[in-house]
Amino acid sequence: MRNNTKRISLLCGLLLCLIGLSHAQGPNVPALPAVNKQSMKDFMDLRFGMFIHWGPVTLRGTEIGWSRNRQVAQNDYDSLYKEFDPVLFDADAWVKTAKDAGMKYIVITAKHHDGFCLWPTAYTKYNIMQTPFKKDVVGALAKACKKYNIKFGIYYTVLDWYERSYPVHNDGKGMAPDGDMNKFVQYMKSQLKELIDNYHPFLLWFDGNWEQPWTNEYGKDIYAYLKKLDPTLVVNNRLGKGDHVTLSDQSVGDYATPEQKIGKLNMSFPWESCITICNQWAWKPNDAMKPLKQCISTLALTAGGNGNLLFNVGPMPDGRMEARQVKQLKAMGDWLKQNGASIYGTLGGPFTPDSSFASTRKGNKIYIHLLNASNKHLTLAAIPGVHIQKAYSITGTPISVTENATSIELQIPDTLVADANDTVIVLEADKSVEDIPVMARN
Ligand code: JFZ
Repeated sequence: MRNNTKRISLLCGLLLCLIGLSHAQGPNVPALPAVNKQSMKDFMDLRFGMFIHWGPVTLRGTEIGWSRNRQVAQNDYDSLYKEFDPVLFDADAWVKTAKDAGMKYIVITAKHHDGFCLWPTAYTKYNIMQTPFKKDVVGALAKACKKYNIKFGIYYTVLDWYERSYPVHNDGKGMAPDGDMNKFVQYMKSQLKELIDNYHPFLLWFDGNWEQPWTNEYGKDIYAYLKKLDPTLVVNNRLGKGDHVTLSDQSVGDYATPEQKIGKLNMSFPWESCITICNQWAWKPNDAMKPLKQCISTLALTAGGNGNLLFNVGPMPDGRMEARQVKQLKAMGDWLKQNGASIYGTLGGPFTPDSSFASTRKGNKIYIHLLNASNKHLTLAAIPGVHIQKAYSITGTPISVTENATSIELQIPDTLVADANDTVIVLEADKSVEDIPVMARN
């Protein structure tokens, strides 16, 4: 009797243990498909892309998604599409602007939190074909990207305050009774398949993962679905729950997405900072634009931290990008024409960046970015096991370099005209510097 009770309680314990284990794995959730290493390398080599936030809301000049039910009454916001007629939209002009800026990819808000779709989707009427404009914006951009050899990416929101099957409408009324997440996830899958089949994006940029109805399990399910449709797809980390700035075993997605700030130097997981050229994501009249020096430093500091920069522009309601922004981006492109070797295809480090200094590396070269080149003498920490054989500015002026046991001393000649935005100095080492562990600058 005693023995039997023991046996039963042991069996029960074992059973509970097994149930616990299977739950820890998640019920019926298979392991996530592996990250495609080549796609990630190709993506991270691009270093600089254009984010585009656009939609009917630009008619009001308020923030996309977020101003619905705030600065713009819901009915008004949801009716803006009836007036949306960006007759001056020219996909080639946008992509050419990105190209001339030295950008290598674009990401367009095909659907933001307001639920409006910039492509002729079969799954909701709330799309570009219901506007007076009636042209496939996403399709036109995909085509122009092909023409200019720019990689094409798509932003797709997880939360959707317009769609009835999504339980939150951001109307202050909490969870709507007509919400149905199974239906909503099916809606997402249908649209995502449509986007992939029709436009072949290399990257999907998810967002809006923080609301209560969304779970990590939904994220994993969609991730697996996407990778089945296209194993080479790159997916950001806002498909699962959790912190945007890190990537861990718990993340759903291939890279981290710090927002409006430069990510920290890190050689262990890929990241991309998204940062606006003005303040608002979507177009705002007379929005304050960042000075050129800040734009270029942001790019150098991002590359110096081993990340990509997705730099955001909000085009106007008539379809054009602002002339002052186009000009500013072109100036970034001019800087990149001279200095691109220090950005594209490089790794961040080996020196830790600070507010006026960054380093990047490729092969046996280290690129030193001086964001405030007033100092003519520069001391860097010696790199164990590596000798610097030669130093010169990226424009070709030789720089005298001496090494001792603890430091590398650089004397910048007066003849070198500093670049007010970022003066790049090349150090040539006697071997590859790509695997040097990150170290303090001096
Ligand atoms: C998100 C979007 O909401 C925003 O409109 C833009 O598209 C940007 C790239 O990504 O930004 C966020 C993300 C999270 C919060 C706010 C804005 N949040 O948690 O409060």
